[in-house]
Amino acid sequence: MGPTAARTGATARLTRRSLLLAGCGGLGAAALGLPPARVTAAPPLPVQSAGPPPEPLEVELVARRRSARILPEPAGPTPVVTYGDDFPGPVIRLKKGQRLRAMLVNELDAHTSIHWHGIRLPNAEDGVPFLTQAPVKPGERHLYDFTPPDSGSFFFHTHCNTVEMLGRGLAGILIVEEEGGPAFDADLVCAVKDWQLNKDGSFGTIITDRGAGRAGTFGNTATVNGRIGPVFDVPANGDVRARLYNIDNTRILDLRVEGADAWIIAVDGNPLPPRPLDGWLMGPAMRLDVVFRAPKTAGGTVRLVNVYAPEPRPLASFRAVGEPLRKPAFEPAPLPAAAIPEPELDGAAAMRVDFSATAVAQVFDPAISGDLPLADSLCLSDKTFWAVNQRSWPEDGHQRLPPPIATLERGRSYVFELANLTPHLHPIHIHGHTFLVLDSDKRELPRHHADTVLLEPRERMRVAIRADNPGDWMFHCHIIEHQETGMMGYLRVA
Ligand SMILES: [Cu+2]
Repeated sequence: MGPTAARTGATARLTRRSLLLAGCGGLGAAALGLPPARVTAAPPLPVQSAGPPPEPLEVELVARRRSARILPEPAGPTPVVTYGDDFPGPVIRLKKGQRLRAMLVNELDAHTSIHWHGIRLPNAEDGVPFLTQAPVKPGERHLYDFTPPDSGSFFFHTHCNTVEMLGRGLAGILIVEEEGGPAFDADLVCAVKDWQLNKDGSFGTIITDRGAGRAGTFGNTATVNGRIGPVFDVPANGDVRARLYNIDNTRILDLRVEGADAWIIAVDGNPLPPRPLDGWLMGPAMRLDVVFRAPKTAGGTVRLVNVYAPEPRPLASFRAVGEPLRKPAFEPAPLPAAAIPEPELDGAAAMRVDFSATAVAQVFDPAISGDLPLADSLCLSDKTFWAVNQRSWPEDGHQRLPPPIATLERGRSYVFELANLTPHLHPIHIHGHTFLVLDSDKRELPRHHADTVLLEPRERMRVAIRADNPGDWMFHCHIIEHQETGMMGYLRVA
């Protein structure tokens, strides 16, 4: 019960330390859940509110091909690409206000970078090759150094050759713990990802033109934390916080907790007034923090199920263990409110952003891209199917940056009308800022913060930001095949 233990165990004592992530192995030795990042020398944590901010957390993330057990025997292990021995991993937990110094070590045979998804960080730390940093070449190291301003459930992943590299597992978890707020008896990470595997455990085809031009190429092996149908032990009658992540490249999820009343308490790490978990669609990269009361009786179980499928698909279960905790009646309490700068909606500039299919699939021109191997470029596919405001990202070659979608005036507020002109769903993600979601022309949405919003077919959604973070910020679909075949652009805040 790794992340649960992390509340009370080693990583609850986060101070300065280094993570040792060398070595090969399966997807973690722990039988259940995810173990916390392995640490050395963990002196006791000073009380947060009484003293100076905690010392920086230092981690080393070694991007490398590893071998993992996903399918049971007689299948062989799967040749994943990860930052450590666990998937998703490691789980980095920071206190609010704590600085992270993460050294990326590239032991791959292609360049790489790390994007810190959902974090409002300085542009130079955002991890987009060619746009915010030079790609980290094989054998090189690169230090990311920032202090996340917000608490919440975030993650990190490669932003290079993402279809294949994220498809093979190059992602980890970043949790920033809030100060104050309700106590939980368990705090779990449940990261949902499908893998496209052959029967022998090797990878099948991760991207197809047919998938890239439609809803995406789906995996065939559903997992939570890299395991098929894991069972999480939780304290009987305890309040369980489950951080639900969709870290799949493609699949849309509608998660439910069967057997308990589950409440959403945060979206993309951003608190909102508790509301029942009932039909909140999650596109790739989206997260929900939910809370539910575990069964009273030891051995009782509840199930995590994806109902966005022809048949509901059980993904994991939670099993009550131990003497039942003595608790008052279950009532989900809100998390402390986020401190994201409020856009000034009066006088905000309005801007429309169209997400569409390209009129004609354009064949990628190697004469423009030069002789850079495809695996070393921003984009895996040689075609474009998608566009943002009628432009497809790779049309001018991957290293020749297109002009920004728009240049935003620093400090000014903007209301974007995101218009999905296609019959497919698109989770639209902004870097460096957090959307205030205002409304949709198709459904009722509570006003809430998110870094990724799911546009349903033909839907128009209004979102606002205060453009307070200078730099060039990616703005793209997070169905990775869509992103890498054209549905990608960037906003310049200057
Ligand atoms: Cu898309």
